[in-house]
Amino acid sequence: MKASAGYQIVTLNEFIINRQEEHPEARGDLSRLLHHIGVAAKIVNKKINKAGLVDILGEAGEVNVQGEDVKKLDVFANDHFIAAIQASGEVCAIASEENQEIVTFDDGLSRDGHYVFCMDPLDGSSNIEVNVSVGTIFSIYRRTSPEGERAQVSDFLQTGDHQVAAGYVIYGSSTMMVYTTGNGVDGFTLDPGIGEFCLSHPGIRTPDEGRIYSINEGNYVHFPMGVKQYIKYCQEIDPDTHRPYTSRYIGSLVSDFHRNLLMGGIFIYPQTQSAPKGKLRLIYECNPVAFIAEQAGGAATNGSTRMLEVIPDDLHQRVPLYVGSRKMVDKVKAFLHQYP
Ligand code: P6P
Repeated sequence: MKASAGYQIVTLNEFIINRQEEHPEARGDLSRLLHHIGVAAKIVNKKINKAGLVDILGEAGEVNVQGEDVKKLDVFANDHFIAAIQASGEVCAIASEENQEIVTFDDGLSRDGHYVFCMDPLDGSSNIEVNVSVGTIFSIYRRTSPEGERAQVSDFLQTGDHQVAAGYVIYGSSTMMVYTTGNGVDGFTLDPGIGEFCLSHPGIRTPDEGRIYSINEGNYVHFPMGVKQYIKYCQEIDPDTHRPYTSRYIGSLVSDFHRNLLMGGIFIYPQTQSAPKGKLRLIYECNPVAFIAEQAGGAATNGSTRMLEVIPDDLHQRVPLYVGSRKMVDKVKAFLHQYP
């Protein structure tokens, strides 16, 4: 019987090693780090998949039937990513949305780590109880402080164009890891049967033009005039430019960004009354998605400056975010310029 032409499975680890071989100078540090991110993502995924069973597993802050302290899922995710990243031995410090200060490692293995790691361990976690997809967002830089010494906050206040790698894990109907090391964007889908992330979206490119705009229009009255005018532009009838566009807003950055990355579209979180500087964080939300967007052919700005050139001044700094298909980002920038 003729063997079926099975497709070739490329696991995340095989892909990482194959890519490393393209860089003879690479010493495997980043490869090891990316592998550990994948491990942490599988641990978090397993927990999130059971989140709906809270009655059995217990509410955060309680002790469950196994006698374990039940933690909020974002604390659980934070703890496990910190542990996995430290175990890689490649990172000397972490900046996390869950920690006001940086977490520095001074164990022998990590103190000499060449990298620092930024993350939102579980973005959109408030959506979990209604079973909406959530995600982990991460960004990696080379340290700038002297190796062997304790890392400094300045290690994290680099512009986004200094990122060595960035990515996200989306815990959705399937769990995916999407990342870039500056050579394009690749997506991996977790195969629960073998417990491996397998290459499912090689060489992701985002369409130059899209027909989806994503923004929380509940904040409309507080939007800058340029944003209001752009929304009106999206809603006008013009068959030649495929308008009106479709409004799609999940309220989970990773989910909205991932859909627009694959289908084309723009995600906007501008200044609002409750978030006068924008809501999303520069270092571990906006810069990573901006790096991925640009590597896939898209664009990202804070409204006036290319996102990857915004100079950070605080670990948890918030900025307005316009990210997605290049022509759509250019169009909203034109409206912002016309209506300053
Ligand atoms: P709003 C989730 O809380 C989050 O940080 C992002 O994932 C999401 O894009 C945004 O906030 C949604 O904010 O104000 O529209 O609910």
